Amino acid sequence: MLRSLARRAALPALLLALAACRDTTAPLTERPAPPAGGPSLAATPAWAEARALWVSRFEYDSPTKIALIMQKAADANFNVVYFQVRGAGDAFYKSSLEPCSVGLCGHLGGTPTWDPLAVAIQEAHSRGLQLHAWLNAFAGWGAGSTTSCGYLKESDPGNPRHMLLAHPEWKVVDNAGVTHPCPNPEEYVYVSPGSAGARTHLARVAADVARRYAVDGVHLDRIRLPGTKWSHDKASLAAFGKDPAAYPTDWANFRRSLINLAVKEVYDSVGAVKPKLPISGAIWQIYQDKWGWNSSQGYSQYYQDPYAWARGGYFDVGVPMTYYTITSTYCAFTDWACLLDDHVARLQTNGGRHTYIGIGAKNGAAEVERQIKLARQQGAKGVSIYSYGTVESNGIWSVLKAGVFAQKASVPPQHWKTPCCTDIVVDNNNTRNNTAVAYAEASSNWTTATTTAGYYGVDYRYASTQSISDPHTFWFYLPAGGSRTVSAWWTSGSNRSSTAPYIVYDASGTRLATVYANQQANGGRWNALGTYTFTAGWNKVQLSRWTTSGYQVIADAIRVQ
Ligand SMILES: [Ca+2]
Repeated sequence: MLRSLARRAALPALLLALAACRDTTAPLTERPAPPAGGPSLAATPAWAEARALWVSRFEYDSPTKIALIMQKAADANFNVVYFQVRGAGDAFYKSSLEPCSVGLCGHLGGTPTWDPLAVAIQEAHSRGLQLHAWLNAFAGWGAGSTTSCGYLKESDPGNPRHMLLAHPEWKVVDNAGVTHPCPNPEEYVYVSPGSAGARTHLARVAADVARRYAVDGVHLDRIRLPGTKWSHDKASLAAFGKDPAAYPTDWANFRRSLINLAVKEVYDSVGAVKPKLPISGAIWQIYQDKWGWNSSQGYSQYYQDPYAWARGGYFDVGVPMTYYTITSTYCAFTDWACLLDDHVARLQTNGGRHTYIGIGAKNGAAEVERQIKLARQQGAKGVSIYSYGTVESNGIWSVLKAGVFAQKASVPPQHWKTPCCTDIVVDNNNTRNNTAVAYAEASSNWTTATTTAGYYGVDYRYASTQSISDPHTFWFYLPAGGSRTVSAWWTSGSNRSSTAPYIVYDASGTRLATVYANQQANGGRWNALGTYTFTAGWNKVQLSRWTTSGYQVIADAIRVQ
């Protein structure tokens, strides 16, 4: 309380200082505070932060190059690599479902002489990096030039045939009934999510990679239609069953539902093989343009709704392709800071999933560093930098290593991937906590000690009893509400309070109970405080100092079962 008052007093001066730097003709919008309702995010230790690096299929061409990429990523303390192995219905790995890519075999459908995915996994894992298979979802074939279009050919005998040769009817069709041509301005001939066969094929490919390779996740890209006039293919029209022109809103919602379904089918198929494998997706930089930017929007122009995927429980990490810069005015045109807050609010605070905010290495080292710091401050679970080659050409490795990535970090655990009801212990010392689900918070009036034996973990904290609201807070996260038994651990002694007040709250801040514990006895063990009905989110137990004066209260650990 004292600290937050001090922070509030300092705020007007800070705002004035900021305002002085701004364009005074533009409306001043105050940056919102980091999301409330959980432990203070600014204090989240740097070691619980995803640091992903995108490595596209154009950025590696040999085992040696892959080893070099992983070495550089590991040296700069990245912890996740999104390694692209499916570009357009082809494979940069050994597959019996899709033909070997032109990039790997020299022509489509050859027999690979080496396996980039297997090499990447080994080189990443030997350096402590997670390796996620990056798969383009609805990119059917490269359509940037006639040359690229000409590469779509029958495979060598005995090798899998390309999906667009086997199923030309999977291609998207526009509102005039024209099938997506090659070449075209949308970079790829797109596949329609309205074809059940196309969706199933994508889910099979993803599950096949998850089953046969030791990947740490599946990362989808191009999870969208190429634009508003697509896809009037037969399967989509038949499933819609109405005239799209007469029902434009329904038609838009319907196309979004097809993309949603495709993501869910991938999620379920991969989940059936490896339930804990995270499914992430590169998502459009702007979900909905609520700022009047007159800019492109994933939701209404590409029928991409990652927020629905998160809320629906079939998506784990949204990775927005936000390659803009921070503008001098908050939420000015394509302000990166504004988009960061929007994605964190939608996917994390409301969606209950994680956001690794995208950062464009093309903007240079200083901007990359600034964005990483802001992402951390605003509570994003991680960052993802695009891409390897640009980090290299812009000389960003050393800046990261010497600055924002100087300390190693681990990828934040995804609590919803863990089955219900594992015990949660919240220790007073956060180095002992899984901070995805357990977090301790206390003012500096609480002293850390190891004087009395029998403490839980590596130490405990104590404070004198006084008529003061300065509690020690034990936060714990529950993915779903339910009944839990709470126990407390302390070190006992004659100077302890016999009425140490533990106050129990649910995630909405409703006080469930106050329990007075006698800390003069029963130290060095779990003591049940009671069983309460908690809610989904960050619940808490506070040990207050507000009781009979002249004693100490001991904050050591609590357990939730
Ligand atoms: Ca402890």
